[in-house]
Parts: sequence; structure tokens; C-alpha cells
Amino acid sequence: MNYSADSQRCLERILSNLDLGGLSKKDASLFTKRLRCHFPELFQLYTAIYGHQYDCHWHLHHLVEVLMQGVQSRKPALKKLDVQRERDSNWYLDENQVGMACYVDLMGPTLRDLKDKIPYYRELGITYLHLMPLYDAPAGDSDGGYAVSNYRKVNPQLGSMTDLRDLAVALQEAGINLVLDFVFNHTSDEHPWAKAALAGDRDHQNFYYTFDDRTLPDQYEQNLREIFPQVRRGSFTYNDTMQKWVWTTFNSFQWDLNYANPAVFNAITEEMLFLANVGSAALRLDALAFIWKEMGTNCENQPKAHTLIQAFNRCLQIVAPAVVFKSEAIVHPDEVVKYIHKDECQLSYNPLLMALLWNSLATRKTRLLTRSMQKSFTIPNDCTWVNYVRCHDDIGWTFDDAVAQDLGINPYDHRYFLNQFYTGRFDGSFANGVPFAENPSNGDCRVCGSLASLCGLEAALASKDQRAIDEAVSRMLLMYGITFSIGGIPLIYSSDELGLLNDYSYREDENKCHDDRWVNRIAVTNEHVDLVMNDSTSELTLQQQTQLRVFRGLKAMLDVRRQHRVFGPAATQILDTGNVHCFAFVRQHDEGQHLLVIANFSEAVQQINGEILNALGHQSCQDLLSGARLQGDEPQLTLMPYQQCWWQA
Ligand code: OTU
Repeated sequence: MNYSADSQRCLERILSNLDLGGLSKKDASLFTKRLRCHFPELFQLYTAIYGHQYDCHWHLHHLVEVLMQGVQSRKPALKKLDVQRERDSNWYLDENQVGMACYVDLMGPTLRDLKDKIPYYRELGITYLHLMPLYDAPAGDSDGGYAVSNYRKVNPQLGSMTDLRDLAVALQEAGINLVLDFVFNHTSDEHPWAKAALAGDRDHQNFYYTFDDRTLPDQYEQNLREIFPQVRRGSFTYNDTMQKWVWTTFNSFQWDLNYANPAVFNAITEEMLFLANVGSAALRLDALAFIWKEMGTNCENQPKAHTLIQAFNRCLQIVAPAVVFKSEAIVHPDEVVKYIHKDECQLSYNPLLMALLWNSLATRKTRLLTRSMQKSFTIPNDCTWVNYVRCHDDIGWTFDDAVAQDLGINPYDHRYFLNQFYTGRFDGSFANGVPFAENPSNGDCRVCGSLASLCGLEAALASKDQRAIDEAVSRMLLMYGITFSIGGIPLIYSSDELGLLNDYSYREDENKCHDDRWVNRIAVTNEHVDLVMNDSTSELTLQQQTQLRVFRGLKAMLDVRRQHRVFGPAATQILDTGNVHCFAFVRQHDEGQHLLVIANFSEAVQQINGEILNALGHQSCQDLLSGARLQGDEPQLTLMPYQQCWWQA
């Protein structure tokens, strides 16, 4: 098929029937200009999915109207940002970018209160604030807000849409980008679309995957992974009202949207544009791996999931080019990278680095980390990783089995070990984690817990053992230090910056007790903020002293990071250190700066052959963290327990 001629004809037809009267002259010309630029791609993507349906062009026409309305409701300040970011489209690569993810209620507790926290964010140099889902959601269990009942309404407990818009403006003025969740794989069963389906509306039943009997669900289930086997088995839920089975990958109250239906694509695009127009700089594409279902497959990472996301990306390019996508694909490393492309997701979580940092901490060995990063760290230059250590979810051990096997590691046994280690069942473990989503059928398991508790601080504080406390703090700083120095946007999970311990209170809450991820969803109170923002005269508890140490330790590294361009866009090469306990990489900036990071993942002193300094290509260098200097001719380098060095030349 000749797409360009067809798309051309199609666009001319749509334009000749489109009433641009609602747009200003300037907007109308901008809109048509962008449409002409991106429509050929959009047409190709859209027809690849819906072209076989008789009413495809009718839906496509409607989509263009949706886009036009998106432009119409975009505020002038955001349009200005569009122009700015079109010029500086790689802003997210800068060395000053630092992210934080937090729950409004755990830090606010309302959106208005969050405004007062801006100085706290600035203290750490935060430039990117991801607010966990804050939309209207079912009372009681709403999967931490990931069951959305209305994308255009803020959960009343947190505030209003006006508060959110105000916050977005205030953040922007403080140089902080607002990042919002785009939960588009599913809605809650209380979303108006679901309610219409429940009332018997056929069109809206087609917004979801509904089945009269178990025939198809049984066939699909032969290949599906169970995500939350601790609360419900299988991926379908029987609905009494409709007398149908509904596809529910996650919880029973989260209904998967049916993207085989173009009306769903169009409707969700409207919601996406609404969120873009609230003033978000990036949208986190929740559970994007699951959006396309194909019989006979595991219905994750399907080629058409990519087609859909690229189509959404085109829509954003037309209406709100300042907004970028962040991929949340917590899947096999080879699949994670497939979402990363300027035309798909410019940003992506890096679950492999996350999981393998934890692996190295448990095993005190870095071979799997080194090999895996050598294989999977490189992504397109105009995209970037979002590197994290902890988040609101569990830790899944998503490394590549083949890489592990190559190193003589049995992947199944090793995952079992990691789960045992981090849930404290392994003799000698320092961690206080909680098992999550144990699957009785295959023994699969993941781990929950806060950074501090998993790094041994909980046990250390309980025993008041100063050496154990020091080690736990060093582990935390080491983990974050790698994410601060390896390039990409480091994303701090709020409460980690203070080294807060597991919060077990969820076990007393009937809406939370069945979901152990709540153990690592921890409030940052005003007292915490005061502790680090004001010099206290009163005596500090041991716990407070540690909080202050962690905060200051992280802040010191971030302060260094902002001052050197080599932490921004630079080529990263993962090195073999010749010492199984040490991890190293070198970064080279275009302007000639070099950075060699070496990290010791064990509690023993380690030596590395001094030849590693050759990677810097210079004679002398300085450790940006300790200030130490080297001439470059040292036969051996010595690293103290859990020490990291940021050698710059
Ligand atoms: C996401 O995670 C969110 O981060 C979770 O908090 C939600 O519960 C979930 O979606 C549903 O909205 O399975 O264990 O990439 O790992 O998308 C977490 C695949 C999850 C999944 C990921 C999902």
C-alpha cells in the first residue's frame, strides 16, 4: 500500500470537513502544520491496527477532532513550553535532572500542602516530581490509586483539579516538572465507561474484554502470567450484574481496556490530552506491556502494544509536544528496550539495573550486574533511563536467564535465594523484607520493603549496633550513588532520602493488609522535613541521626552531580574490574570529560589493578566524592567497605 498517498488523501478529506472555527488563527495554522507533519505516521499506525474494520476512517476522523479540541484547551503557557521544548527536545538528558516519586497523601497530605514542600524538593535539587495516581478511585482498595474512576477528577481527599493545576504552575516556576500517571491499560469498575457497561450498554461493554462463558478465558489463560496471585487466581473476573467474565489482569476491580476497539483508542486519547493539558511534562505509561491481547501469547509486549504507544506518541506530538512518555515495562530486559525510542517512549524505568543492584548487595558479587549492563544498558542517545533503587511496588528479579546461565548461575535457584535473602529467611541476611505475590503453583515470589529495611537499617537500629548502622547507611548511599552517576534521570522514591523503615501499619487496615507493597509506602511527615531543613537544637534520637546522615549523604552526591556535565549525556562503558566484588563504568562526555566510577559491593576492603585508570585516558584524576587525587600510575586501587569513587579526569 502507498501510505503517503493514501494518508495524504485521507487527511485532505478530514481537513475539508473539519471546523477549525474554535481555534485562533495562530492555533489553527499551528495545528494544521503539526497535523501535516505527523498525520502520515499516525495514519499508518492507526490503520495497522484498525484498518480492517469497516468504520476505521470514521474513527480516524473523530480522532482528529479530538486532537483539535486538545489544542483548543491547551493553555498559552503550555503552548509556550511546547515551542521551547521543541527547540530543546532533549532537556531530560541534562545532568541537573533528578526525580522524586511520592504519594500526595503521604507527603502532603493534600495537593495544596505539597506546594509548601517545594523548598524541600529544591534542597535535594529535584527537577522532576512524579505524583502517584491522584485521581478519583473506588473507596477502600483502589490498588494505591491505580484503579482510576475518573481521569479528570482529583481524589477529593487530595484536593481538586484546580489545586493540581496550581501546583503544576508552582512547580514549573520552581524548575520542577510534574509527572503524572497515565493508567491506560485498565480503568476501575466504577469508571463511567464501566458503569455504562454494567447497565447493559453494548458499546461500553466493548470498551472492555467481556466474555459470556469461560471458553475464551480458558484458552487465553493457558499462556498468561498471574500478577497478583495472592489476592485472586487467573486473569478474569466473573461479573454477576453483566453475567459475563471480564479481563482483569491486576485486581478484580481493574478492568482491562479493549484496544482492539478504535473507540477506546479515541476515548483514552481524550483523557491523555486532558492530563497533558493539566500541565504535566511527562506521563508515566502504567502497565504498558499489557495493552494488547493476542490469543496464544502471554499477552505482554505484543508488537501491537508498540504500535498503539507510537500512535499515542504521534497524538501528543500534534497537541502537546512538550510532553514525553515514560515506559513502565517491568519485564524481560530484551523487551524493556523495545519501548525506548524517540517515537515511542523517550524515558524508561530501568528495572534491570534496579534488580541487579539488589542482587549485588545480597551476593557481594557484581558479575551478573556487569554482564547484564554490558548487554542492555545502551539505548538511543535521544532517550534516557530513569534509574531507581526502590519504588512503590515490589522488587521483581527480572534479569535475563541466559546471561545468568552463562555465568553458571541457575536462574530459578538464584531467584529463590534472593527472595530468601531479602525476606530475612536466609541465615546471615541483613534485610527485613516481606514476601509478595507468592504463587502457590510455581513458587514465584517478589520482595517488598523500604530501602533502609532492605539495606539492614531496621535490624541495625533494633540492635543499636553502630557498625551495623554504618554498614546499612553505606549500602543505601552506594545503591543511590550508582543511580546518580551512571547517567539518565535518577529517581528517588520519597522516604528513601531519609532512610525510613518499613511501615507495618498496613496490616491493621482491612483495605491494605492483603497487599504487602504497602509496607514500603511510607509517610514523610513535617517533622522529617523540619529535621533536615532546620538545624535542630534538641537532642536527636539514633534514628533521627541516621535520617539526617542519609539525607545529607544523598544531597552531597547530588550537589556534586549538578556541577559536572559528564553526569549528563555521555557514552557509558561498563568495565570488568578483575575483582568480583567491584562494579565499574566509565563515562565520556563530548567535551572531553571522563568519569570513572568504581564501587565496592562488599563489607571487606577490596583491591583493583590500577590499570583500570587507563579507562580515563588521563594521567591524573580526582575523586569527586572524597576529594582524593591520583597520578594515574598507582599499581593498585584500594576501596574501603561499600566505598564508591567518582574519579574524574
Ligand atoms: C503497575 O505495576 C503499578 O506500578 C502497580 O502499582 C499497579 O498495581 C499495576 O501497574 C496496575 O496498575 O505488575 O507489580 O510491567 O510489573 O506494570 C506491579 C508489568 C505490576 C508490571 C507493572 C505493574
